[in-house]
Amino acid sequence: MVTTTTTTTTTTTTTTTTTTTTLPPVTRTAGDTNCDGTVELADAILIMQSLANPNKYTISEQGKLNGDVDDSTVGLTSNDALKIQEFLLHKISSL
Ligand SMILES: [Ca+2]
Repeated sequence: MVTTTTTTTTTTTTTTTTTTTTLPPVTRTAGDTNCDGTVELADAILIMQSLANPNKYTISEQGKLNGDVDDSTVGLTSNDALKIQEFLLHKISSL
């Protein structure tokens, strides 16, 4: 008598691919309305100019984000320009 034993081995391979998309962090230089890397009087002046003559003086989206340093009002106002000037005059230590 012959006994035949058949063993079947099934191997299942599961491949999982995980793709992680990392968005670049939102960087903001508070007070740098003209986005030149430094906070100076020109940034405060640009806010005033854009308020007085928005057709002539435009501020980029990043500049609007940077320049909105006055927390009491959303969006650029003269208070933002004032706060930048106070910062430049060392009346306040941070923006
Ligand atoms: Ca600047």
